[in-house]
Amino acid sequence: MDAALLAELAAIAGREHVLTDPDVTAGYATDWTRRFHGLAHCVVRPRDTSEVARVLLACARHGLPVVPQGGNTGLVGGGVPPAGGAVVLSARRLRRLDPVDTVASQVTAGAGVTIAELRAHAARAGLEYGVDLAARDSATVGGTIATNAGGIQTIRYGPTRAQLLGLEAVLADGTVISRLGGIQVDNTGYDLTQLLAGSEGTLAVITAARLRLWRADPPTLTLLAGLPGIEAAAAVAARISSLVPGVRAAEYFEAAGLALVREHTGLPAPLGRDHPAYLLVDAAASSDGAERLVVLPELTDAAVALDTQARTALWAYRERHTESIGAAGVPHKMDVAFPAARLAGFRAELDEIIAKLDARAIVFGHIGVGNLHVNVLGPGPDDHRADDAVLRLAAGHGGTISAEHGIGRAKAAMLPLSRSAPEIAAMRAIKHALDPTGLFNPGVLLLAPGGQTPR
Ligand code: 2HG
Ligand code: ZN
Repeated sequence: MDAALLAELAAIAGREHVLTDPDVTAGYATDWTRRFHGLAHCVVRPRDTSEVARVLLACARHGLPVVPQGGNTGLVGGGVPPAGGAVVLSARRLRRLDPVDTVASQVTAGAGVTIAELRAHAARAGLEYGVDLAARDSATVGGTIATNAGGIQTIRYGPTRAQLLGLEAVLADGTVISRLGGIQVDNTGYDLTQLLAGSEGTLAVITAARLRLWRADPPTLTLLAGLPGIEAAAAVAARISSLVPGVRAAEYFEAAGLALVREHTGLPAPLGRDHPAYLLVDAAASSDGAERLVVLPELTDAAVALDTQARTALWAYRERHTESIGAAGVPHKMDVAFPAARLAGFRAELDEIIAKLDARAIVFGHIGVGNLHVNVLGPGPDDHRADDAVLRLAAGHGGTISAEHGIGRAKAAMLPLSRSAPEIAAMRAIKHALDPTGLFNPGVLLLAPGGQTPR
C-alpha cells in the first residue's frame, strides 16, 4: 500500500489508529460468518466527523476505495473489503452519546455506539430503543442504519429506518450533511436520512443519528409453543396478536435448528416432547394475558415464563441459533420474507431443493413479520448454487430476497429477482450522483460496472 497515503492517514487519525499488521486487520477483513473476506490495505479509525471527511478525501486522492464498517456483524459481506482491496474505515471510535431528551423521547448517538449501549442509555432514562437483535453487544448504530437492521422487535416498532429522525453523514467529496435537530415532521424535499438507511455504505459514511425512543414497555410474558409446522406457527402468531395486546416478538424455529442449538449449548429439551416447529412469543401482557393464551386449543405443548430468568432461558433456544449454526460450519445465509399466506408454500418446496444439493437447511426467523432466515450448511463458500436456488424459490413465491440483512456482496448478482430494471437504473443514478468516482463499497448492493454478471 501507498506509503504516502499511510502517512497522510496517520497524520489525520494518529499512527495508532491506522492498522496495517495483517494479524490485526484480518479481523476487519473477514465477516462474522467467515464466508466473506477481502484485502484491507489498512484499517483507519477516525475519532470524529471531521477526521472521517479528511480520511475520505485522502483515499479519494490516492484512488483507493473505502469500505465503512461498524461492529462487523453483517451477514452478507457488505462491511468487509473486496478481494481487490480497500481501506476499511472503522466507525467504532465515533462514540458520541448525548443525554436522552426525555421530553421529546429522542437521543443523538454516534455511529460507533453499540445497540446494547444505546439500549442501556435509553433504559436509564426510562425509555427504550426500538431495535434489538442478538448481535446487540457488537452491532453499532451506524452499521444497523446502513443495513436498516430489523431484529426481534420489528413487529412492534418497525425496522431501524422507523427509528430514524435524522442523520449526520460524510459524502464522498468530504462534505457533511447533518439533520440532528429531531424535528418529527419535516417535509422539505428529498429525505436524505431515509435514503442512507439501508444504503449499505455505498453512498456516504454515517457518523451520527438522531433516534426516536419509546416509552419503556418491557415484555412480561414469554411463550414457547411446539407446533406441527410453519403454517400452524404463522396462524397461532396471528391469533395471539389478536388476543393479547403488546406482542413484541413472534419468532420461529424448527426441530433441526433446535437440535443444533442443544448440541452446541448443552441445553435440555425445552418442552415435554419434540415438535417439527416452535413459536416463541414475547408480549407486554399481564398474567391474565397468559391465562388467555394457555387455553388456546392449538397450544397442546407450551411453556409460559413470567420472570426474567425463565424468559431468558426460553429465548436462548432462539437467540443461540446463529452461533450454533456457525459452530457447525460456514453457513450460506438467506434472509427472505413473504406475505403471511405464502410462507408455507415456500417452506414446503425448500427441502426438496436443498436435498438435491446434498446440503441441509436450518430455517428460523421473525415469523410475525413473515421473515425467514434460511441457513444452508454443506456447500463451499464460493458455491452459489444453494443461494441462487433458494432466492429464486423465494421470488417465485412472491417473496423478497432480503428482509433485514441487506444485499451486500452475497446477493448483488441476484438483486434483479427483487428489483425491476428501472428501479436498479434509478439506484445506479443515485449512486453515481452521490459517489461519481465509486469511492464507497464497490461491488456491494450494486454490481461494479463490468463486474460479475447477474446470475
Ligand atoms: C437473527 O434473527 C439474525 O437472529 C441472524 O438476523 C440470522 O443467522 C442468521 O441467519
Ligand atoms: Zn433476524
